[in-house]
Amino acid sequence: MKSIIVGTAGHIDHGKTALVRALTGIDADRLPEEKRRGITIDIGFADLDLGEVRVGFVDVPGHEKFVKNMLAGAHGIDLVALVIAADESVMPQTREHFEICRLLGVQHGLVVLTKKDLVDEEMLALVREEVKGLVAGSFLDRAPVVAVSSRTGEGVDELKSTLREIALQVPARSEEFITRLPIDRAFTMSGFGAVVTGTLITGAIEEADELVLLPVGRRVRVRGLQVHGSKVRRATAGQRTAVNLTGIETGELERGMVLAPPNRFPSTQIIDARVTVLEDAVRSLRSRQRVRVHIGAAEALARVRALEMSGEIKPGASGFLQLRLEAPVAGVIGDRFILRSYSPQHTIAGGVIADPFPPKHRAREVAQVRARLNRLLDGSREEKVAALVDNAPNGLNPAGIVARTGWRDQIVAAAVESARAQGIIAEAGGEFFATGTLADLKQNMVKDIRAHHAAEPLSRGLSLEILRGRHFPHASPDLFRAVVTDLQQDGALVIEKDIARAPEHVRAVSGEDAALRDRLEEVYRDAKLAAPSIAEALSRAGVATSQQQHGRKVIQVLIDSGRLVRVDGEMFFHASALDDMITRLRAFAASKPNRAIDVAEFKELAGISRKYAIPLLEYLDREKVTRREGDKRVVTSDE
Ligand SMILES: Nc1nc2c(ncn2[C@@H]2O[C@H](COP(=O)(O)OP(=O)(O)O)[C@@H](O)[C@H]2O)c(=O)[nH]1
Ligand SMILES: [Mg+2]
Repeated sequence: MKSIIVGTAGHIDHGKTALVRALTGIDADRLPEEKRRGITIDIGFADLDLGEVRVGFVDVPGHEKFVKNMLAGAHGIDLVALVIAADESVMPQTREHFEICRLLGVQHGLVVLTKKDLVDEEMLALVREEVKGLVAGSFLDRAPVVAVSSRTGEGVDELKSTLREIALQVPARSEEFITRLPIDRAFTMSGFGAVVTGTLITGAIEEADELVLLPVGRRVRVRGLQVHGSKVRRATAGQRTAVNLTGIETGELERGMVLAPPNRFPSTQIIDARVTVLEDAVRSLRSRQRVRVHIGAAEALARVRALEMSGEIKPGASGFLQLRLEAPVAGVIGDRFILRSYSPQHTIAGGVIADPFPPKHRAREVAQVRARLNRLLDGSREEKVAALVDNAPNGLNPAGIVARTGWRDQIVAAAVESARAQGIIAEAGGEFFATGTLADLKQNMVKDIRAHHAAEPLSRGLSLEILRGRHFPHASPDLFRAVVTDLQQDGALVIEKDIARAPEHVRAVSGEDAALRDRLEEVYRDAKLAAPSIAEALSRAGVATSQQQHGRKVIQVLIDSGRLVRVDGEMFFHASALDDMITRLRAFAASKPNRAIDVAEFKELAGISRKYAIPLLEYLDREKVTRREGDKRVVTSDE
């Protein structure tokens, strides 16, 4: 069965609460103070069965002091009943509530003229005229206007059938979003514990679900659920829902928190948004202005930064701004909010989140920023994804897209797949990039390697560690690896032993260098296990002190080719000397029943001093030729 949320709206004493009672039999004024004073202070709830539709009513207070409470209930409604008393006609909060509904993007509704019993036909006709003027050009332009008397019951049945008709036209809530329930009430029920209520704006909640409370991220579990006063196992989008929670005290719960699945929605304190300033706002919305942001059932203070050249958005105009919030909130692209002035409190504008995780913007970038925000708001899903990754130099993964859009995983996967097919985004290591960004990143890396080859013809290339530090300092290792693999597959580079080089790069060992290389190799081969220091080796090979730097590069060539082996620091041995020593060591071990050798025996066997013996033994341990056991080494058998 279809579930619809109807919100009342209108000036104080125009008969909103009486109307809800006439329709449902339920008194939505539940607070003792409301009963005593006969006015609605906070939002109240009632429900009505209309055959194929269940209607949940959110009855709001009309007094201007309680607009804040009105906003906590008005955010999730499908349909508004704009209530106007026939004896008073349009009054200030009639206009304010109506404007708020427009700013919140409410699409459906009707006008109810109450207190019909108090006026004659002439007066009623006059009020109808005023209403026409009020709603002209709005979503209520062609909406039904029904006159009723809650006192006599006249018109109430007609109103029910009108409500039913409209409710049937209201499109079902999209099933494409992850669950969110903004909490508008929290209380303790004896025998049950903490209970919260709210309009389940998206998704579904089931018994035993594990959820979190945003923005704090506190984990809770669903113990039970109620919709329209009856216990259910599952509540779905568009239903007024009461959730009995375990794992939390009522004192920790607050109006404005949002229930959502764990690890989906990080909170934010900076938001880019498109706003429309009310035509009759007293002044422009300006940079540095402090405002109240009403989002979902929450209220937070924020500073405005207009993303407009003029630094302001004039009454009646739309524009972009950044909100720097004083407290964290949870929100995704497309979420509506209302801005009210700090003091005195007036509604000044309504907005829609375009980017819930924007950077701060430089003044000269704002035109570009606005273009991107327009794509985020009005673009197709693919364009939204492309606009999101545009701002992510280190890539954005599917979880990042969910956090910004609130889309379910399947929707994200489909959007990403289709954006890739269109070539407007590219993927590497599970992260998505603007096609150009990823191409640039790859190209820069290849350029860097080529520049290195040009500067250092004797070098094999650049180590992957250096490349990562230079080109992907903040990205995940997976991403870097994926980019390198892509470049390898494209034939743009070759990796050998953690060194990246251009495919055609061969070390330019010129005739002179080749001769030096051979001389240096001879020096090391002749030294056997009495390895010279690098400086000593260079001097023996006849390299002048001023040429040492170059000589070291030629030594590197020998190391890279495996002719020289680093045993410790700058201590190198010729590979043949090491092979020879290992052969003798194994022969020695074979003559011992336990295959063991101590340092003294090793020194004698190799004919070397302690200075070489210890590093060599440690090298042999690393190479698994020997295994340390107490003061001795056991020589492993050589397969
Ligand atoms: N005569 C008459 N009085 C009404 C009607 N509807 C509401 N009232 C009275 O108007 C006053 C305000 O009604 P209430 O529902 O509290 O207004 P709200 O502030 O808009 O919720 C109450 O005294 C109601 O009894 C109606 O249709 N006819
Ligand atoms: Mg009321």
